[in-house]
Amino acid sequence: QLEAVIFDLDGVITDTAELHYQAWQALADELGIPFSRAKNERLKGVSRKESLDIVLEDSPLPWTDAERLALAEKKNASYRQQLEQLSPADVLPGILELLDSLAQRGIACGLASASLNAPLILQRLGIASRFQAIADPAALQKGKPDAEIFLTAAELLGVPPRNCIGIEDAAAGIAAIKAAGMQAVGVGSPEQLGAADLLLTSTTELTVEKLLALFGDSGQ
Ligand code: G16
Ligand code: MG
Repeated sequence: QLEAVIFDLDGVITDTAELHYQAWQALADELGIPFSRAKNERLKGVSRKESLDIVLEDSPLPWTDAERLALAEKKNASYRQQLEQLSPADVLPGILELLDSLAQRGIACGLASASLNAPLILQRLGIASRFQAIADPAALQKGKPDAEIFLTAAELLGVPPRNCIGIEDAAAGIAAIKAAGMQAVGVGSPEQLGAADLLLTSTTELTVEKLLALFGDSGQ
């Protein structure tokens, strides 16, 4: 029986990928390193530190750990400046309606985002109070595709993984949900998210009925 839905943030609840892109591009320009939208695709769902390592792949310089830390902080400062533009209008279509229907049915909501800025983003979007649990990525050993972040969110909610659905836009996220023993809903393309139990092309198609149907429950 469906007891909880655990959401990814970037690409499912809102599109912060564009803001990450602008902040990484600004840093790369400053360092004289080539960067592109294609490369930005590789950063989706990846932690800040690992994202920086990918950005620096194209630099001939041997960056020390201390230098990398400073660069990651610099990128984050400009990203957080971008986040100030974020408002409730930036919640992706269909998400508010889904959060409403889940609340009406007493189904809990959790967040499994790699972003250390997730609490701030939910606040800017005006939906922080809708989530009963937010897994803290700083406290985790392993990122997606490891199951840990989804298992942590389920544990915080007090719901067994088999009664959870995870919603993701990235292949590593779908793998993490399946490894956690949950039903996986993918929002995106079949080439990337073929392993999902239910695949939708956009968040507008996300309805509580479709989620309940994964548990053989029509919701009637
Ligand atoms: C998000 C983004 C990633 C970003 C990561 C960490 O993950 O998709 O591009 O690098 O968070 O973000 P921050 O620098 O804010 O800690 P998710 O899991 O919400 O898709
Ligand atoms: Mg995502």
